[in-house]
Amino acid sequence: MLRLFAEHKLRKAITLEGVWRLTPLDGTEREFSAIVPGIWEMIPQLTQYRGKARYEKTFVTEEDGGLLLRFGGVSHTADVLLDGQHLGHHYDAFTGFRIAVPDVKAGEHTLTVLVDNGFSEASTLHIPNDYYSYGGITRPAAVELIPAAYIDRMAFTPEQTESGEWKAAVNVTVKAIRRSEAAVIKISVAGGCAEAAIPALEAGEEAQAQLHVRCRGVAPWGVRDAHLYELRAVLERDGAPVDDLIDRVGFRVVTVRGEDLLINGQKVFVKGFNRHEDFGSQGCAVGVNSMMEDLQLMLDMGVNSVRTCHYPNDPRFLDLCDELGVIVWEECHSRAIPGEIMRKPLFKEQIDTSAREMVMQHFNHPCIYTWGLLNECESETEFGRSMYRHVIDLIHSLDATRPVTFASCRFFKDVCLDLVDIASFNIYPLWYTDEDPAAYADKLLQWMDENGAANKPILFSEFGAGGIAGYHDPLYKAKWSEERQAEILDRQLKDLCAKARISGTYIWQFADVRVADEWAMRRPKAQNNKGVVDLYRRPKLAYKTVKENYTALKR
Ligand code: ADA
Repeated sequence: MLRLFAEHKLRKAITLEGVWRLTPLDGTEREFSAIVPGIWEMIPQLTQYRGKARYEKTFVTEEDGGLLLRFGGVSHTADVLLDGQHLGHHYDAFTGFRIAVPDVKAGEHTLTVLVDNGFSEASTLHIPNDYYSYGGITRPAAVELIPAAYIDRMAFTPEQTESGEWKAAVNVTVKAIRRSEAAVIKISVAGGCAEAAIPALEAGEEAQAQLHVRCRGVAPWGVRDAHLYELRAVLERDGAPVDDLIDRVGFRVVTVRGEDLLINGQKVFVKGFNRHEDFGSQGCAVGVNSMMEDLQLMLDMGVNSVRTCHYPNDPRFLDLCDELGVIVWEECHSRAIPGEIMRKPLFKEQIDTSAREMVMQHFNHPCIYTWGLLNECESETEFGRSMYRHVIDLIHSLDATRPVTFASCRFFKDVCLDLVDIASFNIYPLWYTDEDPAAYADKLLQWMDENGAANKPILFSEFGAGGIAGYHDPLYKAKWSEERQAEILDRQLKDLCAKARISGTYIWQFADVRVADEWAMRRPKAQNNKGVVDLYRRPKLAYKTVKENYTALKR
C-alpha cells in the first residue's frame, strides 16, 4: 500500500511489496533476496555498496489490458523494464513515479528495476552529504489495472465562504492510454457532490475537469485537531463506473498576515523538529510503525510540526501527520548544493522535477502548510537569487494556496529574503559559534527585517548541538557529551522561543542520522549526532530538555 488507506474501491491492484531478486551489477556473481520496500544496506554484504543493482520480480495478471506501474520511491535512480522492454527512467529517491502501459496480455510478467545510488555527473541532488543516499526500492510499489482512460490525479482546494460554510474546488485529470469514448467524472466529498463531462480521448491525450462542491457539516482541520474526509472520484461511461480514485482531505486555509502565520484565521506558533527519513538498519525505508513511533515521541515532547529536511517524504508519513494534526514544512530535495553544481543545466532540470513532483504529488495533504526549497544554498549572489526566484515562481505557479520558504545560513549576506512568504534562518549559537543565543537572535532578526523579511513571519528553521548517545561528562560537560547537548538546547530554546518577532522554531534534529562516508571526518561515528534520540530512538538527556521547554511554552 502506497498510502495508509485504500485509494480505490474499483480499480484492482497487485502489490509489489515482498521479496525481490537483487543482483549487484559490479562484476561479481552475487545474488540476494531483498525486501521491498527496503534498502540494500541491510544485507550484511552490501552495507557499504554504492553503485548499480538489478531488482527482479514476477507477477501475474488475469486479464488483458492496461497497467499502471507505481513506485513510491527508488533510491536514487531507476530504469524500469517490463518483460525486457525498457519503459521508464526516474531520478531522485524522494518522489514517486508511475508508468502507464497500454496493452499487456494476461499471464506472468517479469518486472526489472535497475537501481543506481552512485554519485556521478548525472546526479546533482544526491551528492555526498550530511545524510546518507541509500540504495534500493525504498518505498512501496504496486501494479494497478487501468481502463482505456483512467483518473490520474485530483487536486483539492478548500475555501471557506463568508457565512462560514465550506466549499471546495477539485481539479480532476483523466488520461487515456488507448482511444476512449466520452465519459462523466463524478466527485463526492463531505456531503457534497459534482460532475463534469470528459470528452472522447485519443491514446496519450488527457482531459481536465474543474468541479466545485458545496460541503455540509464540515469540521475544519486544525493543528492537533484533525478532521479528515474521503474525496472520491468515479469515472462513468454509459452509466457504469469504469475507474475510481480516493484521497483523504481536510478543510483548512493557510494565510500569512503581516508577521503572523494563520491556519483557519488562527495564529500558529510552530514548535517543530527537523526529521530525516532514517532509522537504524531500516535506513530511509522507514517502516510505518517507526514513523508512528517518531510522531508519538515528538508529540510527547510537545511538538506540533515537522520539517521534512531536506526532501519530500513518504506519503504515508504525511498521512500520519494529516491524521494527527501535525503541521508540516515539506521541502524539495536539496541540501547545501555547491555553487558549481547549481550552475549545471542538469541541476535546474533535477531541482525543477523534485519541486514539481513534490507539489503535484502531495498537494492534497492538509498537514503541509508551507513548501520549502534549496536549504542553505547560494542565496547571497545574483546567480543564486535567480535560482531561488526560479524555484519559488515554479512552486507558486503550481500552488497558489501555500506560502513558500527556504532555510538560509548566509548570515548578514542573504539577498533572497524578499522573494519568500516566510523568512527562515538556521543558526547554531553555542555550537558552531560562541555567541549568546538571545543577543545573536536579536542582531539577526533586526538585519532580516532590514533586508527583505519585514512584515513577514520568521522561523528559526534549525538550531541544536551534537551529543554522542551514551557519552556522559556530568562534570566538565565536554562538547559531544549528552550533558553539553542538553545544556545548549536548553539555552537556545529559552532564548529563541522568547523572541516575540518569530512564528516558530525547528530543532535540529529529532534523531541521529547516518552521513555519507565523505563526511565522516567531520561527524563522529559517521553520524550527524544532533538528534535528541539516537538512530534507534533511545532518548538522550536532551529529550527531557525539549519536552520541558516545548510543553511549558504558552505560545
Ligand atoms: C545545516 C544543515 C543540516 C545539518 C546541520 C548541521 O544547517 O541544513 O542539514 O547539516 O547544518 O548539523 O550542521
